[in-house]
Amino acid sequence: MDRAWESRKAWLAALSAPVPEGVNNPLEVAAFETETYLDAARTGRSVRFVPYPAMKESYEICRQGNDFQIKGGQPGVLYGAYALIRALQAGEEIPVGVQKPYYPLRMLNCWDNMDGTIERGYAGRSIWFEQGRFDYDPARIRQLGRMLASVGINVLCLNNVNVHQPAQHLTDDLLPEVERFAAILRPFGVRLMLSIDFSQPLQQGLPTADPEDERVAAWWRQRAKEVWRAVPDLAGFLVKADSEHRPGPNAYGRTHAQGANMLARAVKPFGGVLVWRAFVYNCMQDWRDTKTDRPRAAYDLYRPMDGQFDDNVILQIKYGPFDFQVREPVSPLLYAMPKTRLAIEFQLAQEYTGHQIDLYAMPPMWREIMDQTGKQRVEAIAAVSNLGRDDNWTGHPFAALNLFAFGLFAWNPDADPERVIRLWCQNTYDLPAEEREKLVSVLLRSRAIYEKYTAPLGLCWMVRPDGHYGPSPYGYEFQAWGTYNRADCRGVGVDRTAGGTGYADQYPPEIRDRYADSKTCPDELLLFFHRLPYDFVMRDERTLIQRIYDDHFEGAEAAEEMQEALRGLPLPPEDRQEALTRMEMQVRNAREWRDVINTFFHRFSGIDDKKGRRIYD
Ligand code: GCW
Repeated sequence: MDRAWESRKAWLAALSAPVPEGVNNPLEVAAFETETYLDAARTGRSVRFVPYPAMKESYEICRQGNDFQIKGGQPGVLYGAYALIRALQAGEEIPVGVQKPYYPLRMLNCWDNMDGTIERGYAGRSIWFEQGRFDYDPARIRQLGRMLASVGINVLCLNNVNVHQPAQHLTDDLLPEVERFAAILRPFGVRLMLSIDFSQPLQQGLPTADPEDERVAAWWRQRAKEVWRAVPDLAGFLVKADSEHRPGPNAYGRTHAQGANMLARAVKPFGGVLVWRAFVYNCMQDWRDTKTDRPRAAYDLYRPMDGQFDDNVILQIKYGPFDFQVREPVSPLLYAMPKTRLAIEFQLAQEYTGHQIDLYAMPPMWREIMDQTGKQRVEAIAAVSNLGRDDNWTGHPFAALNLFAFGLFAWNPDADPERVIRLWCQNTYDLPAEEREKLVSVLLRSRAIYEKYTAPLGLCWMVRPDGHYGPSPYGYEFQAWGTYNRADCRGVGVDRTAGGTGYADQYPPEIRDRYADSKTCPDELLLFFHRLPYDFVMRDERTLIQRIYDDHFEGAEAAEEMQEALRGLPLPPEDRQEALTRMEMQVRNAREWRDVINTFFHRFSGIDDKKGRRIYD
């Protein structure tokens, strides 16, 4: 077994020994972690645990000099132990008072396929699947459990929402394997969830998968019984239905509420939840059709169903109405379903955000999303995983920051992005303060920089089709995916106001009004909501075309500055090497974006850059 991953601990750098086999519950893990970290004999620090089952996931740390006390439930004490270690490691103030997670369900969605590939995975192959079966190093899964627990993530969905080989997951011979896996994660307070295929009854010999057919409902009840018999604390099922060619209730003339409720009733006796994804749109659109507007799709479909879902159904909504783009307005559906339990979905895997080659620290983006909604109206949070079998877990060593930060934001959506980024740096690298601050500053700026050199002003989708890395401004323009920028010689952007597709009307009035007026619409979303001529004058008095040129020149330049800053950092050699190699690729990518996008708009607009910088013809 290749054990090179053991020396790559992401942010758990200060925890020297692996958690041994045979630690049975969160309290034992907590005791092990604090014992090794605090090293009482050397530091004089000690910790005492006061188990208090009713506190469940919450904890309270008290301090008297060098003596700490952590009171909490299970896994609360474990979360308390990690919070203490994190704070001590960073020299931060110890969090006192009762700490309680904001979202009860904090979930990582892994898009791992049983053949060992990962959909949109940029860190190697699956850590637990290979060639149609489970294949993993238990020590690595234990380390994974520790990583997740250390930032409070409590559910792991094991398999891709696109369930390509459904029969393999729920057949009886695989259930014991699922349980063996679940058992490794249990001491870390992490429960499993499984993605299921809506049409599975068909593959098992039933003539239909119609959710209103009693035979189908009975079949699912039976399956749920078998699954929970094998894995008694399974968190639930996750479903992608009627989306991107996945089967679903629409094939039988049934609604998503009917489909979801049928499954929800099957898992209910076992305390399971049914997470239903709201990522549903017409992926066979005709580009000539300017009336259909993909961002409208989820709201149009689900809004009328508010109040129809059972109480153990959670509707999981991507943060924006498109698909994890660098810049989207927050999904209007998040404001529109007061009678439905909601989860918000993020994507740590950098599908549209640089493939874990380009730096893209997500906390600043999440701060914006959380401030808009995602907090008050939502009770669960999920993120598509960025993990893989690479020794350093996330391909780019700094991409681990996004997993770390996701856990912290899920625990406290009021988190300060800069503080979280700094905390990750302090828990990962032993850098002198000045050098550390350089890294903090690079990471903190990375999202804004990536946004600048890629698609301008909320346009989205100028990426190369399929792979989604690198520029291709017309790559999606004449395709069926509903993703158009409609650029021509007169202007660019999509009118989504009442006079256009009407998408803006899906928001509550005060938000709609802000977006619908090109004078009040935030610059970064201008072309998302408006179709504008190239000489449109923006609030800062630059023309639209000049702003596009400026952003792309500045973005590519800033990528070079980040490269310069990284060169000087005394990071551990492997991380330094990997970070610099990828940075090299990022700089190339940024220049490519700059030139392709600027040339594209120069050709259409015929307007030269005021500053006379080089734009290729
Ligand atoms: O962004 C798209 C991805 C698909 C993915 C889908 C989804 C799992 O390109 O690869 O499929 O989103 O979220 O379901």
